[in-house]
Amino acid sequence: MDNKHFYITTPIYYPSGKLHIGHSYTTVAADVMARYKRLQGCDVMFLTGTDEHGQKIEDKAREAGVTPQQFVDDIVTAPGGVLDLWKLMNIQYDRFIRTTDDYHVAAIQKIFRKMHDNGDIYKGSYKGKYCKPCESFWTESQLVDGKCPDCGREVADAEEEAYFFRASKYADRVRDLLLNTDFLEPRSRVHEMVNNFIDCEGGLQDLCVSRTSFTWGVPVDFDPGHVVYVWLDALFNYMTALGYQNDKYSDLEKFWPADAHFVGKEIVRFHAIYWPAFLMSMDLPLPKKVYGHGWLNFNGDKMSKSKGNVVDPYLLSERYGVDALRFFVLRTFPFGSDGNFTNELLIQTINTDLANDLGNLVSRTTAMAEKYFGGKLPGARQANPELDNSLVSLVTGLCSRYEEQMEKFQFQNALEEIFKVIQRANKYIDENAPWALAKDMDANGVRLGTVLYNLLETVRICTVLLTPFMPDSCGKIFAQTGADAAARTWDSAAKWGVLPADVQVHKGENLFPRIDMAKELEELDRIMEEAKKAALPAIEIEPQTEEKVDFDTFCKSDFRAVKVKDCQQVKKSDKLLKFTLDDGTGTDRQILSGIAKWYAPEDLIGKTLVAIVNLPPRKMMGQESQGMLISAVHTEKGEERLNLLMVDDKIPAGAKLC
Ligand code: ME8
Repeated sequence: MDNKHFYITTPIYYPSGKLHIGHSYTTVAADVMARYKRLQGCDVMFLTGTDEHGQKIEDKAREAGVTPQQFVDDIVTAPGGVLDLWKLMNIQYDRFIRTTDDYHVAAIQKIFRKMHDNGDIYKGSYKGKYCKPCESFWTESQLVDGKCPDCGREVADAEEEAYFFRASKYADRVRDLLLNTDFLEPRSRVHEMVNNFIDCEGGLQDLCVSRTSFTWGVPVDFDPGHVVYVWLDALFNYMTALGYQNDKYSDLEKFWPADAHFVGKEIVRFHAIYWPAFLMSMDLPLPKKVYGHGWLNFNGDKMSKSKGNVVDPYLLSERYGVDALRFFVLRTFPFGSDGNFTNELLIQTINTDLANDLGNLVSRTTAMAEKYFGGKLPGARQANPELDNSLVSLVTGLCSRYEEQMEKFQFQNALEEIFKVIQRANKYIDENAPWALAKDMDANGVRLGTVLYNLLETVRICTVLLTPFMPDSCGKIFAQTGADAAARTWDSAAKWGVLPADVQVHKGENLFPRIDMAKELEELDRIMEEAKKAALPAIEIEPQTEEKVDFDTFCKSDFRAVKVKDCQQVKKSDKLLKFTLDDGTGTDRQILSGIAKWYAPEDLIGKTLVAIVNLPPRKMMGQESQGMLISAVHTEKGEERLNLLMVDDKIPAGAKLC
């Protein structure tokens, strides 16, 4: 990579549903990388966007009763949509591409035509297995247990006239790229790619790159009825967004080839095999790196709504702050591997790293500077090499250890280096016992000032390096610890002694309050219960019975209007009410009904109800019930509701209902 420019991309997202914390993983990581490169003084292009074509979107739009364009517009721009989520997560992208943007569509048409003209795209007929959610065709041998190898769902037979890309022609070059360069990382993914897709039975298959079975895509302009396969359309976003085959932008020379494409492991195949093959076909330089990160799993599954865990990034960031979330996903799991997301792990990370280690270091240091020096350190210094040197040398070497890890996208290790220093600094406080020094300020004041200065310098350097991960919180730490703009730069992170000797601190709010784990988990459970209830249908009505009843049988049921003379709760039963009814015969009728949950007995006296009176009498709680009262039942937000059928009081007792 040249040192001046840095081009990083995330995948472009399918705007097809609600986004969870897992979706923000790739984008947070890319944002951290982009901010880190900006900090180093690079001219950065950070691209993200949305992948808006394909059958899946067409189907969802139809279900929602809107056009595909309306559907994607809504998911991209609505509150809680893609743009909103990136704003929430403090993602500082430089450009946002939508594959429905006119310039991109026109560019894809040109690219398709060029590949057709150079003979790499040809017409054929496709027979295969199609996975609709993944929009992927598979050969029989690629299926796993007869299902889609990417998502594990059912596939269906499909055949259509289609254009094909001559991927087979590039098999050797792609194999060489994967095996003999560091194009794809982590390296553990390389053999999987080569063995499963290039050195498999039949070798690398040509790829079907057009569809005729739906219309929501980039039309092949020289063959109406065909739309460009969504992955060819989507992958080229990385170049059209810089101005390739269009006049909208003109950054291609500056930024292409990309320094890094960050992608989830399930789409490595497209980025590590077909994407380079497309570029080879177009005689274009290849990106320098594809990094396939792992998944954040929720109970072992990338997609599942987590059982027992809150995964909504809005709710999580409201409770813990966006910075804590950004930090958590990169601190807790190695970027190349899968990690299991739980609320407990999130809270534990916040408590250990942010509240205990970092938060404590900042608040103890600033509190002591205020308490002992009124916030402004004395200019004089008194070093104690025995106590100071090991801290100072650990801190001054931090920047290069961090850089080494960041360059390899090993965010977890980079953060580990920082937290080793933070933990060392907390130990340095205990070793120097400032509170003991403060007992005799005349003798020890200068030494105490030096201890606090060393701590402030340590905090400053750690904060510079944490800024890409937690930009807002780091801004606040700088403000509290008196670090001005010059003390926040990349260069200053490798230097000791940048803060002025008489630095002024301002103890501020506690940035990372400790969370009471047990209480918080209980509260999250409660929130989820409520959310579950809110998601239940407002009103549910039992479906009508298919089975027919013949007219004569129905007419045998004798429905009568009855007036409630008395109504009482049955003793020892919390369900039953006992009704004394006037049924027009002159003799009282007693009916028991299990409706105590919905009515107070006194409210029913005098009402005109409907009863079926020719049922055989039966005993309930030792009392006879002579019939049944008719009610309407339905379910509201998951709870059963019942309303007695009440009729006009003008109707006399005993009137027959028919
Ligand atoms: O794949 N953990 O879009 P997408 C980690 N449109 N990463 C996750 C995740 C999880 N639980 N869930 C999703 C697409 N992701 C295509 C890309 S690029 C030319 C076209 C990640 O919306 C996923 O791995 O399905 C991928 O990197 C990104 O979110 C977008 O996924």
